[in-house]
Amino acid sequence: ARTPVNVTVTGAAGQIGYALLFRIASGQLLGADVPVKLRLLEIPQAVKAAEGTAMELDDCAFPLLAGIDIFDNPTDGFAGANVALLVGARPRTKGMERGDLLEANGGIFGPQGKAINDGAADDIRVLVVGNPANTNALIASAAAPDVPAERFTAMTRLDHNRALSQLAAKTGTTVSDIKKLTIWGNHSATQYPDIFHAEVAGKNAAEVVNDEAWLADTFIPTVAKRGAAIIEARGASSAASAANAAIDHVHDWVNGTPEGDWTSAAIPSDGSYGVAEGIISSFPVVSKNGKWEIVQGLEVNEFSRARIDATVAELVEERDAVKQLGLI
Ligand code: NAX
Repeated sequence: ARTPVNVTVTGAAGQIGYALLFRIASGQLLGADVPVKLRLLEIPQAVKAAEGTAMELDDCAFPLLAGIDIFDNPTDGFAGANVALLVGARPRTKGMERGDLLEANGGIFGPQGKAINDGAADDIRVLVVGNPANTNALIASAAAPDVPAERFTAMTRLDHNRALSQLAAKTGTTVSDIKKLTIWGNHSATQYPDIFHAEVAGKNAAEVVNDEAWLADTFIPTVAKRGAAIIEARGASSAASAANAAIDHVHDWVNGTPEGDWTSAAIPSDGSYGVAEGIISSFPVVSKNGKWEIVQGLEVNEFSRARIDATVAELVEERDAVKQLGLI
């Protein structure tokens, strides 16, 4: 039998955690033949709730679930981890400035990065979901100098999937007809969903849509503000769709992306497409042999250039702010 893969999930007692853990345990994260051991990391006050979720996981009798352990400190939580899903974060509360938010999250993602550095397995792969995801990933990576920077990624797959669904609705197709869509930049309101290289049933998406006003005034804001629309409708933020995107991201990272298509993930920039080197920015990516690679050679038109530059500028500002705070 295969050795179980250790998967650490932070914020395990939260709403994304509740939507995520059962799918991991059922084999959807790594594959139907890969046993997993779950390591749930929570703050002490939420350990009891995590224990309740663990009881339900037991009650599912998942054949692939080789064990569940619960921790209230990062050192133990990340010991031996092969995959780490960093979901728990400090949300912005009323009256909180951006600097306060970055600092509070630095207090979470710095120590978690250090614990990953010191105790995770050599093949550790990290996905940051907790917001501000890109910059939290940068903080964790900076605290883990012995782990290759490419192992720290942030989630824009939910934005990618939202864009697929909006474009399918507009073009009267289904998401499986759509390929090569890209989310650029930050997982925030400045993100840029780009359809200029996308294909709808084999045809160029921008030509099929042929409506730049719809792109600028409907598509882009609908994708970027979808999180707020979900809160407005559901009375709670996206949880199942966020968990689904996390599953997609890690699944593709480990198992590869399909030939002839790409996806979106926030990974450390190597300077491609004029994106400042070192920031963790969303790109068009393929996964090969367990590594993300940025899709090269795409032409960037004026419409896209301005929007990529704006979202990258925001990431650079966030990086400079956490640098000033001594968090990286
Ligand atoms: P919840 O508030 O339901 O759960 C968060 C959990 O994290 C809580 O149980 C809390 O006790 C735990 N936690 C806090 N600090 C911790 C720490 N230091 N160590 C371990 N656990 C800790 O939030 P939920 O709805 O699950 O969302 C989690 C995060 O995902 C938020 O930051 C949210 O903004 C972010 N999102 C990111 C998305 C993305 O696309 N990148 C989309 C969905 C989501 O909004």
